[in-house]
Amino acid sequence: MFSDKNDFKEVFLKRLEMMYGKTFPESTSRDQYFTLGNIIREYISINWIGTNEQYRFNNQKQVYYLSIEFLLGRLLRQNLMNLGIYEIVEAGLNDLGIDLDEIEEEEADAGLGNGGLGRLAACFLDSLASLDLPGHGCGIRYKHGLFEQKIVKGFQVELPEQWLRHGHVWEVRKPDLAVEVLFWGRVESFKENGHLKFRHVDAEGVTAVPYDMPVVGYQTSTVNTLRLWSAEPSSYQAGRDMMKHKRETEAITEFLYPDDTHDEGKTLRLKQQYFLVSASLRSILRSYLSRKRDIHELHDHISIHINDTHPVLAIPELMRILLDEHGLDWEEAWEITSRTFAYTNHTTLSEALERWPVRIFEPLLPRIFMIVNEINERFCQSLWGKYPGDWNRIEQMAIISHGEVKMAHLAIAGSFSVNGVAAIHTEILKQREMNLFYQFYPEKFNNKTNGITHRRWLLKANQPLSKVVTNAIGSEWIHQPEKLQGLHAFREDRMFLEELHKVKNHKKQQLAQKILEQNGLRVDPESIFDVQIKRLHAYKRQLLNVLHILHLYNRFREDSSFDMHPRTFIFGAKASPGYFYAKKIIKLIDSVAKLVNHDPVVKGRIKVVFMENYRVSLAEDIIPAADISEQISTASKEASGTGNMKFMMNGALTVGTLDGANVEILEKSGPENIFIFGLTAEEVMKYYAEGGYYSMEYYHHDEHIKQVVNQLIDGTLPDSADHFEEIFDSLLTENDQYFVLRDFASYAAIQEKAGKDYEDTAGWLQKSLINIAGSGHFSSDRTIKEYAADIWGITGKELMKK
Ligand code: 26W
Repeated sequence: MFSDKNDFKEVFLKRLEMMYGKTFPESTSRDQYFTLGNIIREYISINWIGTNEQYRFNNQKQVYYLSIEFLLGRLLRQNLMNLGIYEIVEAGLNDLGIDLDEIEEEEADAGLGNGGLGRLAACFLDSLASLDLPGHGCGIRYKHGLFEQKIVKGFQVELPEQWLRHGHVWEVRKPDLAVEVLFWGRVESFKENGHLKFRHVDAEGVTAVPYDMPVVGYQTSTVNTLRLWSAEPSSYQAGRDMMKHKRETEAITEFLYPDDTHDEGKTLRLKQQYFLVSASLRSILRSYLSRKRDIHELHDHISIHINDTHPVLAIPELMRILLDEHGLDWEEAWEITSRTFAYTNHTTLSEALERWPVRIFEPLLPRIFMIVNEINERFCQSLWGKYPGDWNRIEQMAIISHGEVKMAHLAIAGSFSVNGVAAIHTEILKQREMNLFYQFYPEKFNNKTNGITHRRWLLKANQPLSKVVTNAIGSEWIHQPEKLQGLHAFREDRMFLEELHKVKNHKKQQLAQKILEQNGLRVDPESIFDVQIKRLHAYKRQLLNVLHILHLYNRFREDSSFDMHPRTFIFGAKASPGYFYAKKIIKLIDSVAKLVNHDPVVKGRIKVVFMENYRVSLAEDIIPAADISEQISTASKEASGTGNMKFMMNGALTVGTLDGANVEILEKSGPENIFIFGLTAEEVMKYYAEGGYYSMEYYHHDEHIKQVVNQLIDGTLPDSADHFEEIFDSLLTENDQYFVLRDFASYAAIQEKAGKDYEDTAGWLQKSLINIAGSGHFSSDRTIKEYAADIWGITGKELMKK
């Protein structure tokens, strides 16, 4: 298409004129962005077609990753880099006086996710394509992704997110591949050749239209597909209120996670889930059968991955297709189904384990409900075979009980693999949360520690650091991230450490500039950038962090000789719209910021910044600039964490509990290069099981704790009236379920140590280097290779050649 920058410029200018009917000098940044995006997408098409043909004509097993979230972020720069045309394009644009950074700002983040689970799905797609593995995503094309957050007077305000407002260059609508998804109606039985059969009648059909996005591998010809489904009204049917139908249909893919606290919202959520899996299975099977493959061998040629329980209805949906549309008998259909699916669990929090009331499920999905019922009957029978008479156990394990469908139980029964996302998380699943299932199906359980794509989170997000690394150890790490280990050779190399220092300072200056623009606050790039960015949740304990800041403030107030290395505490977090407690924590951070930022008593040593509208692109600006990474969840609660890995890879040091993947980060970095504090998961779980923790005691016996807790309600905090009682109560009246007070002293001590260690610049840089060197293990390439080999049984081009 173009082989050098001059070629590129010619293509670009011609296309810009054709698309917009303007000359180049008249064009806006947006015109330029969309022109470039269109050119690049076409450029991708050649290999996209090639990859699809290759998959169609050879015998490679295919994987489909079903997820209700894909948190892709921006794609322009990533695609340019993966295609290997970044330099040509950048140079060509420069000649035209266009700054790539500037037109990149025109790209809206594709924010189709809440947090880690959705971003993990995006990292996995990048690794699959980059490793030449045949793996594709299936998701929902929400018209509005996760809400846009504004902070108004310290309160979170949610605005509908508008990523499609100007169109999205990376998607291709495929109306010819639309399928129907059926809801409501009833099930009729009939006899065919002496067999009892079922059909779903009087159903309401919805049209699912796929939008395909290319997933470009890093410097390879592989381009996989992310297929996102959009709900559209079906064509006119007599006797149907078409306006109502249109409204109801469009609601299905309007928003990510509509409020599910009321039945109405619940139905919508369940509709989304079935919509995703039914449309995806139809398209997966259509493509499979078009290759003249035998439906009886499906599991040999296809694996379908279920990202948490949200897509678990794929299991009864495949059963339905095999039974009702292909006429298989139950035993064979179940054999095929349960050898096709694999399931990942992402949380042990009981409130996040999905359970659907039968009264909602049955009318919406009558045939699917029948099938789930039958799966449950047979599953309970098999339990009875192994544990005759043990009603209690069977009741606890049943898929349907007490008027609810337990989605995780269905997922485990219907999958050949069940995995957790970090070693400690998998152990907790096996020994506690899912212990009964582990006893029954020990062979299904396995661990796959999460990973992140180093191409986005280091190569793209931190180009200066990438260059320094490549200058030192060569560029092999880009294909083999474990090679970052080579950096260990530079531990004593002053010059190299100084390079690291410069890069970090440069990134800190850039972030300081952004903070000045967005928050109107001047922060000192020489201060320690101490960062906590993640969803806002009680278990993640942003509260511990902010109470500790208040404590530092108190120390300045009370002791004029107290001093510390200056610190900038940076927060970014969205609270789920209905999660009022989390919203109060945002307000609290804002209040503490107001109290501290301009009080001369802290002598400019502490600054607190809440950056609004946390999202992938903001994370890419913040993480490279961090010195300290806050990973301070109550031990046992964070399944893995993936932010922790991104920070490590960018040379930040972790302050964290022994939770999730922090445990493995400790193994890779060594105890001198990480700041571990607090209760262990064992200790936390012992407290939960046996009691023995009384937050009041910590309040009464520790003056510092008492002081900060009282300050929540005693008027110390600016405009705090009536706001923080709830937080106060959660700590004392409700006995501090997340052990904030229990871990407070230990957190304060480790933070003090971190501050002191920072003063030894060379020592700190060395620790930072050791973290970067050990971070290759947390590349999602490693994770995906494990899934490919141990779960899916797929191979890439390279492996096939051998
Ligand atoms: C009720 C539905 C529900 C509940 C929780 C939907 C979504 C969620 C979370 C947003 C799920 C999530 O993001 N979990 C995170 O998954 C990451 C990837 O495995 C882990 O690293 C995080 O520890 C885990 O919290």
